[in-house]
Amino acid sequence: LGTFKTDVIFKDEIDQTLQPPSMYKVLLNNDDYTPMDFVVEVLQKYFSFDEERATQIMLDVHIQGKGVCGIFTAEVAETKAAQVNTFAREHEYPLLCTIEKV
Ligand code: TYC
Repeated sequence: LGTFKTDVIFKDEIDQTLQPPSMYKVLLNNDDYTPMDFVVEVLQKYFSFDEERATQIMLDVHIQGKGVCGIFTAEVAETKAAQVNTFAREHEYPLLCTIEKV
């Protein structure tokens, strides 16, 4: 009984309005081993914070457990997180940078 949907979609059924890109938070996670100075350097090098703001964010992550470094489109967020994690591993620190959909 009744009709069955197929996977044919007519052009007038497609949402052709422009959708803004999904945005992603880039987060730094606290750990017990990465030096505070190194985290401040990372925040200046990859997120362009001045030393004072980088220090505030580092201390916030140190106290709260994690903190937002910025909000970017998927590709930019993934690239920044990968760059930070590679840089940390090159220096043999466990610093972890993650992304999370807003
Ligand atoms: N908890 C680290 C320390 O006491 C500092 C630190 C801050 C590490 C922020 C990671 O994302 C981090 N040396």
